[in-house]
This record gives sequence, C-alpha cells and structure tokens, in this order.
Amino acid sequence: MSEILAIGSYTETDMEGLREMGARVVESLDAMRGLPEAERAEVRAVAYKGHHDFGADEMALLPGLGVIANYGVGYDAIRIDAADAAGVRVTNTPDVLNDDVADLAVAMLLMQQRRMLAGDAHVRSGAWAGGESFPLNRKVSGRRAGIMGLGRIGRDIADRLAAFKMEMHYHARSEKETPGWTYHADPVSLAREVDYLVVALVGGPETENYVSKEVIEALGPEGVLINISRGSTVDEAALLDALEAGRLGGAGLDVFRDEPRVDPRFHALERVVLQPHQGSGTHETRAAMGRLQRDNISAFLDGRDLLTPVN
Ligand code: 8YV
Repeated sequence: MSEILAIGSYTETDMEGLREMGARVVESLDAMRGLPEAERAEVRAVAYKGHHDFGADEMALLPGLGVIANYGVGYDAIRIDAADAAGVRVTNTPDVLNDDVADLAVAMLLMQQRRMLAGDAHVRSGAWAGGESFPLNRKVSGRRAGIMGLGRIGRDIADRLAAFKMEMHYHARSEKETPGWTYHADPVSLAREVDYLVVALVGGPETENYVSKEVIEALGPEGVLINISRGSTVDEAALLDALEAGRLGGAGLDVFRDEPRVDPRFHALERVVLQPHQGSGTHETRAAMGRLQRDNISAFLDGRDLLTPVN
C-alpha cells in the first residue's frame, strides 16, 4: 500500500529514488487498472512515464488522486481538461532536457546533410579502403533555418543553428524578441523561405498535422525536415509520399505517429535519419527529469508549491 504510484518503466536510478519515497511501481496503465480497488484508493500521487492516454477513466480509478507528475516536458498523453474537472494537479519536467533535445536535432541535421550514416558504412564495408570515393554532400553552415515553435526547446535549437551562421526564420503563435530573425505568421511561408525546417511544437490536438502536406511541399526537393517534437505534429502520410517522390529532400526524425512502430516505408529511404525517440535520452538528463518528477510529488504531499505545474 502506498500513496505514491509510479507508472512506467523507470531506470535503476529512478527506481532507487522512487523506492526511497515508498512508491509502489507498476509497468503500465493496464497494470494500474488491475490493482485491487483498496490499493487504488490509497493513491494520492502518480508518477507517470508513458505516452498512452491518461484520461478521465484512469483518474476515476484513483479516487484520492491529487497530482500526476509527468516524466517529460510534453504532457499530451494527460487529459488536462479531465484533470481540471477532477481537481487533479499536473506537473511536467521542462528545461532540464532542452540541451539534449536541441543537440539531437542539430546532430540529425548534420548526419542527414553530411550523409554520415552512409559515410560510416563506406568505411566499415571496406569500400573506402578499396579505392571507392565517397560522394560529395551538402554544406550546412550558412544555410537558412526555420524553427516551427519557438518555445524553450525551439529557442535552444535556434541558438545552436545561429552559431552555424545560419539565416534564422521561425513560426510561433506570436512574434518574439529575436533581433535579426524573421518571423512568419504562416507556416507555409516559413517552409518556403528555408532549407531546413525544425519542428519543436508541443503535441496534442491543436498541433495535429500542423506540418501539413502544403508545408512539406513548400520545403521542397532540397529541403530537410527535422522533427524532435511529437509524431502527431506532422502529416506522416504526406511526408512519406513527398520523400518517396523526391518532392522533399530528406528528414531527421526522432518521433513517429505510431511509435515505437515505425512505418516500414521509412526503412527504404536512404535520405532519412531515424532515431528511437531518444531526444532526452542521456543518463544526466533522465536523472534530472526523474528528480524533478519526484520533487513535484514531494512538494504536493508536503503542501508546498509545485515546482513545475502545468494546470
Ligand atoms: C519522453 C519526451 O518523456 O519530454 C518529453 O516530452 O518526449 C521525452 O523526454 C521520454 O521518452 C520519457 O518517456
């Protein structure tokens, strides 16, 4: 019996921290649903690590629930309207992961444009030693970059790309204090102006297919799309069609519509870099995310202000 229920697959470091708090840990929402009613009734705080919907039905199974502390900055899996209706507070883990996610976005861009996966294979296969030359690729520094969504992560990506002497463009809900960077109120206009489009939007219904067929076509046959946000933000069918037909130059993707299942059509595309949703996946950052998640729970249970509230 515990008033803290952790749901998800946690690292050993996080498990230690959760155990110290006396949390009960279950692997999944299904396992939570299977707990005896008396145990569910004890729960006041949930530590959630997952991408499956945590909505009104799940909250109803935990009648004493006061807080859901999400492991991740994106909390699109948690129904905030349902939480508000049930009087449940929600927290997330912003900022601690910005550097890692921004690093991965830039790395995917470099890998894609400099064809680093193919270069690696060229060395390992012996092709280089055998005298075969490696084809020239594309220069990255000094190109035109567009950031879709200039929140905290988008800003960190933009700062990195600006250091690559790029001409900076962005689209966001409103114009920001960004001297020298060009604001586009319309996402298609942004895509038309740039070589690289990096998607750093929040997930959820408002941004569903925000990177539409029109945006993808506007980016064009030399353009590259990088997505480190959520698979839901991109019209994936339109993306695949454009890549296969050569109407889009390439992509670097850390997130997918139906992850961890990735549409097999992606596997055949040589100009695409695929990553297993690992933007925040370093020992350092995951430890910081877990700590912040637990600190939010402690704050709630002690009656202190939440550190990073969402609602
Ligand atoms: C995941 C993320 O939370 O922070 C986010 O929004 O997408 C990631 O950091 C991570 O995969 C753990 O579930």
